[in-house]
Amino acid sequence: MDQLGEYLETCEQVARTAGQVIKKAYSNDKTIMTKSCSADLVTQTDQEVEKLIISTLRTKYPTHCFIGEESSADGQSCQLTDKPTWIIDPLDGTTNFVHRIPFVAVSIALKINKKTEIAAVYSCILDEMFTARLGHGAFCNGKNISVSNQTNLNKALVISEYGSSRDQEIIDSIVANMRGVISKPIPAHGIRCLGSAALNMCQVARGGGDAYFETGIHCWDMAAGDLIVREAGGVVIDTRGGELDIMARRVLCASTESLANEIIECTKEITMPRDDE
Ligand code: LIP
Repeated sequence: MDQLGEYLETCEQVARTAGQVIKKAYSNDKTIMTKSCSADLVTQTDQEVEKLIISTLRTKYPTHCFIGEESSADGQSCQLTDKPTWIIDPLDGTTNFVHRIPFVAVSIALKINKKTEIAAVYSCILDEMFTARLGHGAFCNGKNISVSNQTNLNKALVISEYGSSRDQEIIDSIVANMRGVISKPIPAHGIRCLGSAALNMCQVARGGGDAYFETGIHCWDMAAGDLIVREAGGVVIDTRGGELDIMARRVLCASTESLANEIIECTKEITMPRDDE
């Protein structure tokens, strides 16, 4: 096995072990804390699982760098360099986890020279392991997956989220963008909010839903999903078009470029402070 194949195997193993910890805690009472506002939740499990993932990977790859959701909340740097860097969301869908909705996932990506080479998203309650390696396709539980190929917004099911900001102006802009997608002249079939950016992206990758867009998420929410969608044949871009910048806190992924462009036309820009500022 080559080096990248070995990284993928390790990534999958550590995501599975982390998922087992989450699964064990899922039905129990939880200690819930808040971060940026009252709706930005974190639990002891998020923190414990991030420590487990980073210590496992650091023991194996002592020269590698790490960007993790809970380490960043603790004030650690979020600067991406050319060095091999693991980007980790230990528990994506924390609000679902708190309220026992089974869309929760471990999300891990490996970037080398700022390019994502390896990704795993483990939907641990539903036991679905999504993986991708650059140039080798995308998989769910070992089976090849691909996007829906939908090109028209008026035939599409779109996924988006309200996010965790409780700033009234931001909420108004998010709601206006959702309204744009289901209003005339090109109303979509509907909008779904599943509560986990990583799993929203995996849904698009497997053709369950045709597009997903959100502003306000972080690099750890989208790093792995980005590669999985692209390897499944989809497009992942900035919500205003152009190349995805994972530090800019916004993402638009779709089965096709023309569907992505239709979504851009009926939504407006929302800006947020960057992850690396
Ligand atoms: C969540 C994202 C979701 C977003 C939430 C939150 P977390 O990540 O997956 O898309 O709407 O506000 O950011 O905090 O559960 O890792």
